Amino acid sequence: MNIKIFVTTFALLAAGSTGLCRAAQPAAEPASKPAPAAAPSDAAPVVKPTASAPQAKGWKQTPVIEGLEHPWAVAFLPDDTMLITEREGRLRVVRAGKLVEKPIDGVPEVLALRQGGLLDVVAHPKFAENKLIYLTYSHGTRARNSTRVARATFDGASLKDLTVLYEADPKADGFHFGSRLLFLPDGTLLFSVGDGFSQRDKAQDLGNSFGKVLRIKDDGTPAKDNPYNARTDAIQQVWTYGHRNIQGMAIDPATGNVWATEHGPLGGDELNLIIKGQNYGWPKATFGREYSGAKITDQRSMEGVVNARVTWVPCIAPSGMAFYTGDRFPQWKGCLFAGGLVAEEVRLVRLDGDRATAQETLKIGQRVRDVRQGPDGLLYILTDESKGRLIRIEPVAPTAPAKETP
Ligand SMILES: [Ca+2]
Repeated sequence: MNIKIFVTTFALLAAGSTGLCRAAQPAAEPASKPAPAAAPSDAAPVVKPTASAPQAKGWKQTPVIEGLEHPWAVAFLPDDTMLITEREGRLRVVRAGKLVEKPIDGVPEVLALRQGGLLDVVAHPKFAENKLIYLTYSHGTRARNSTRVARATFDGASLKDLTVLYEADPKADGFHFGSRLLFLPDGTLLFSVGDGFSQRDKAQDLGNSFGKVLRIKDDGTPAKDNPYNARTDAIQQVWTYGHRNIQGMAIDPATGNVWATEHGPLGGDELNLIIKGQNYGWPKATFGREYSGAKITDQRSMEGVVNARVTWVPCIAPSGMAFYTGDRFPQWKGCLFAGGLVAEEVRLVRLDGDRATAQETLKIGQRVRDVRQGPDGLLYILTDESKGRLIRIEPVAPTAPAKETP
């Protein structure tokens, strides 16, 4: 094994040191040739898993909306409107801070089974002009179902002209739909599809949608410069592969780097830097074990596999994520915020370019499903409960230490 464990990186992570969030350079993008990735190097060390993190300071949580049934995603529209998906299959609208009672008409029929249902929602970058929104959802039956991406126009009251842009390969059961959507600055759209659960080995096969990040144009056609376009054994939408189940994806506005959080096996949740064409290892190389306790693999890393920048042990069960760019929390500018379902927290990750340098935690006390920054420069989170909430994270001034009485 020619891979070193970089103790210094781990020491920084463990100590929770306050490294810079911002970075100067984007991660180097490999050639678009379908050649295997470079062997793990200094740029991608195998980093020892991180466990607990110190409490973040200077914030409080304020519930904004109550009574949401398993909300999955929130999107901010330009006109002080929020859209919130509920997994059961409802799209809700919040106007001027109030939840409109009637759900939006025109939502596609979804398969609300286990992890499936109505999932992500994002607005087109030019929503103000074209009124387009994009949704992911699970479709089909218990025995045969898949992840779909669709778009529709939203006129303020209902969805019109709903068009399915992509349908992932079918699978059974109700697990691992992936489903996070992310528009890139060039107007193309990334989205994640899970490994199919019982078909996980297909994550290493470029010829299907399982265990992938896929990239399409905003009309649903494959992006022209996708890395495996020229391969006859690959589907044209593949951007990256070897993923288990990505439910968090966000772009670092300072560097243009795309980051994703991935549900790993037991003790193998990951934060990854997403680099065009690369293999992220699942299920050949990974930390963690089966949820039954059984072994998956002895390989923590392999030639040609990009190592996770952070592995969380124990699992946080990562969900939505956001980069903070506002002015209300100057100490958090440029930091990454990753929701945790099982951990009932938001993880703050400080980055230095393409490395994670430190973590802090914002304990919420409910399963965190999504994290976004609002137009007011505050962070908003959704909690995955039958009576779920939209919660605003607000700054609090540090209280002066009590004076010591002699
Ligand atoms: Ca991995």
